[in-house]
Amino acid sequence: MYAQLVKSEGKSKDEMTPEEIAFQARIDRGEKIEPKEWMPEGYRKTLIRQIGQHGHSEIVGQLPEANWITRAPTLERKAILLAKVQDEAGHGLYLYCAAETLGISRDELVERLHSGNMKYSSIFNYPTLTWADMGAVGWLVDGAAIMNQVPLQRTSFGPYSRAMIRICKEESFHRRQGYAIMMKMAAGTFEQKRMAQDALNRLWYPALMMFGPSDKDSVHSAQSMAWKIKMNTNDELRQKFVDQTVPQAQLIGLTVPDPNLKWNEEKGGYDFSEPDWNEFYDVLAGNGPCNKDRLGARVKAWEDGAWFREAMVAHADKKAARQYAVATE
Ligand code: BYC
Repeated sequence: MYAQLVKSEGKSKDEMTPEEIAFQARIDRGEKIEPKEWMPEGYRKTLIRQIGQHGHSEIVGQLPEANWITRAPTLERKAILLAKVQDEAGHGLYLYCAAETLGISRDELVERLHSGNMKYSSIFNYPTLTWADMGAVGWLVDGAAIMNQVPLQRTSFGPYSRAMIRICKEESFHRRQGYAIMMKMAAGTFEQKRMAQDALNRLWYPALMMFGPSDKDSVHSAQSMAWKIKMNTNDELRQKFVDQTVPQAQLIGLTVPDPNLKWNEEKGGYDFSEPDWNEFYDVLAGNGPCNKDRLGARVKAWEDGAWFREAMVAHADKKAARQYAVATE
């Protein structure tokens, strides 16, 4: 299928090596690429960047919600939120493991995050101000995450694709619990409904930003899609998210904060306003409302945990020495 072998790392087919052509043909046939198999350096680097950022998003993403565990309104809500936040830690760990199969260490991934050389999702640089934000985060943020991650179950890199299968199952529960909070609040007192609407107003555009810049400004989409590291463009997924979420808001009597929102019969989807892309790039540059707090919390956790990592290594070394002694007796 040479028509599909358009480009590898920006090269035309004539410029590609036989290995690169064979690799692209495997991708086009829908084969999974496994860690020890040959892959172009650009493919490896793109995966490390995307999987690493994804893992960091899961880990940093615990912070805004963990903030509410002690303040959840009932024991049941506390238990649910606690389970959700623990799930996010698990997702981060699967993703770090998937990235490690590409030849980068966990320490290096963490160092790149802490030094600002690797990103995490822009959404987590916004604060969670009220309990209704726990509903809006579950509904919108996990909802956007699933929209992006369901297609990634078919991504070309085996370990990433398998991690996504498990993660998506858990994300569905997360989205549902968020929507359940919003349903309850929207059907509650005047003040509870006001809080739910306020959370939607504040988090709607940051949720749309999660899908990345519009297609015309996306740097990596074309190559990532040729390699099936991404399965859809940023705008395709953003449109699907809007089409799915608007009726859910209407069902519970909330209003999406977009005066331009309108069903477009011809395209079979909603017309909607783009997020403020200047704000998006500003958040990416480190100037969002919570960037410094989030990164500071992660660096502190890493430093506070140093003694534990050292103890684990010392224990592992001792155990290995004992096993060696027994084996050579
Ligand atoms: N935030 O060329 P583009 C979750 C960067 S959270 C920050 O389109 P790409 C969770 C992008 O990295 C969801 N940075 O890039 C839910 C690139 O910069 P670099 C996490 C962003 O990679 C609840 C530049 O902008 N999900 O799961 O083709 C609780 C140009 O963009 C963002 C994933 O990570 C952003 N929103 O497309 C806890 C899914 N958007 O790297 C956790 C996997 C763009 O060149 N990732 N940038 O410096 C992806 O699907 C893609 O990486 C993206 C971006 C769609 C996000």
